[in-house]
Amino acid sequence: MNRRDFLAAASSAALLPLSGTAWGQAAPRPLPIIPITDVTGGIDGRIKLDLRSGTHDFGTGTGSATFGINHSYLGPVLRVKQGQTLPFEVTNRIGEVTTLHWHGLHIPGVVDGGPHQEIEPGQTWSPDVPIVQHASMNWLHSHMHGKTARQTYTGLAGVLLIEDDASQSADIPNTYGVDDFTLVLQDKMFNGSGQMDYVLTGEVFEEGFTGDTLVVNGAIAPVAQSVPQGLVRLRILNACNARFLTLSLQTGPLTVIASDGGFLASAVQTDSILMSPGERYEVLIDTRTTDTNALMVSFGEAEGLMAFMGSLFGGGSNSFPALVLNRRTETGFTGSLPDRLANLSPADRTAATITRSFQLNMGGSEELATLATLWGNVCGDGGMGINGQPMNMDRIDERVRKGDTEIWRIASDDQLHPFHIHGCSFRILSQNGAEPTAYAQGWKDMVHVENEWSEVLVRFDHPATNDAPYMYHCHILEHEDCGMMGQFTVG
Ligand SMILES: [Cu+2]
Repeated sequence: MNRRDFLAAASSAALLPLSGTAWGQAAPRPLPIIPITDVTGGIDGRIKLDLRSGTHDFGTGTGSATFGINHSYLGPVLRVKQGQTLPFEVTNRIGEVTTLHWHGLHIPGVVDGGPHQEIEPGQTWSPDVPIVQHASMNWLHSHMHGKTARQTYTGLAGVLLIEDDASQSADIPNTYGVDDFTLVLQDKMFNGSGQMDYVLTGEVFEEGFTGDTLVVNGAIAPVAQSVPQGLVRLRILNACNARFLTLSLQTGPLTVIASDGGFLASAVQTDSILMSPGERYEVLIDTRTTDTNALMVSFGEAEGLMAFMGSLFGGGSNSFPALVLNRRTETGFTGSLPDRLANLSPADRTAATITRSFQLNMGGSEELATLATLWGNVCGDGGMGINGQPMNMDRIDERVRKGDTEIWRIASDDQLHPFHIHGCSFRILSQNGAEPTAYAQGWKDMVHVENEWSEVLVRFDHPATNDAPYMYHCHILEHEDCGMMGQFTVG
C-alpha cells in the first residue's frame, strides 16, 4: 500500500489503539491553534490566569481529567513586549496547592514562581513581572516541589512569547496562526479507555515518565495545517516530562533562527535538532519547495502505527510525522531571511571570575534515598541529588554575587539530563565535553549533561533572597521532584 492509498483508506477509519497502549490516527486532524492573549499593544487591568481542573479529549474520543490555565488543558499563548511589567493575577482553582513558574524569564526570585511561592487552593497570587529581556520564547509551568511532574503533565503549562522592537520589525514571519505557529510537543500515555494515564513506579523515577503517544497542542499526532507559499515559522517547545525529541523535516533541512533565550546570530541549517524537555527552538520552513512537508519527530524508538506512518513519510521506522504542512495556492511571506538575526558576541570564558561544579547523582546509595525522603522529596524507593545532596527547601546551596560572570560546569553519574538554571540566560561553552552544535551556541537556559563536563557562561543580574531563592535542576520532572535540584541566592 502506498502512502496515498493508505491515507485514503485510513481517513475513514477512526482512531486506532496501537500496540500496547499507544494511540494514533491514520489521517491527520487539524492542528489546534492555541488561543493567544496578546498584550503587546497595551495592558488593560490585571492579566488573569485561572488554574483550573477540567476534562479534555486528546483525540481518543474520551475525556481525560486535566488541568489548564484559562482553558481545560494548557494555557493561552501569552504574547508580551520587552519593557512591559506584567500584572498577573494567578488564581488556584485546581483544588491542591501549586505554584506557577515563568521558565526563561530574567526576573527577581520573589516573582519567579518557584517552590517557595506556593498558591493555596482558592488563593490568588499577584506578581508584577518585569520583562527586561529580548524577544524569546519562554514558558510557564507548575513548580510545586514533589508535584511538579504530575501537575505539569496534567496540563499546568503554557507559552509566553516576548517580542521587542527588533523582532516586531524584523523581516521574518510573525502573523500568529497564519505563518507563525506555536507548537507544544508532549508525550502521553493513555489507558485502554483512552484516558490520559500517569503511573509512577521506581523505574519511572529512574528514567522519568515517558508516554508512547505524541501530542501536539493537546491533540494526538499527526496534525495538519494549511500554509501559504513562502516562509513559515514554527516556535517549538518540548514540554515532555522526560523525553528527548529529535526533530527533522520530511523534505529538506531545518533552518533554526532562535533558541531558548532569543535569536541566534544568524540562521543555522541542520538535518535534525535534539531537543530536551524544557528546551525551545524556532525554525523556518520554506513551503515553496514542495506541496507538502512534515515536521518529523523521533522518540528514539517507534512502534506500531507510528513506525509505519514514519516509513510512509520517508522518516524511516524511527521517526513519525508530528505536523503535516499542506501548501495553499496563495502567497504568504516571501521576504528573504536577514543575514544577521541578532548581535551576539562570542562567549568569552575569560570574563568569568568564579567556577562552580555540579555533579548530578542518580542514587544507588541508601544515604541519598534516606536524605531525599527526609527532606520532602518524592522518589519512590531511590534518591537523587546534586553534589551528594538531595534538594532541601531549607538549605541554600550556592550564593552568587549579582553582576558577576561565572562558569557553571555540570556532569552526571549516569544518563543524559537536561539542566536548567532560573533567572538567567547563559551561553554553552561545552556540552558533554565537546563544543556545542551550531544551533545551541546562542542564548540558552537549558544544557544537556552526561558523564563529561558541560560548561555554561552565566551572569545573574537580578536578586534572589534566602526566602525566594532561584532553583537549578534537572528538567526531567520526576528527577526534579526526587531531589535533583538545588537553590541559590543572588545578592
Ligand atoms: Cu535528570
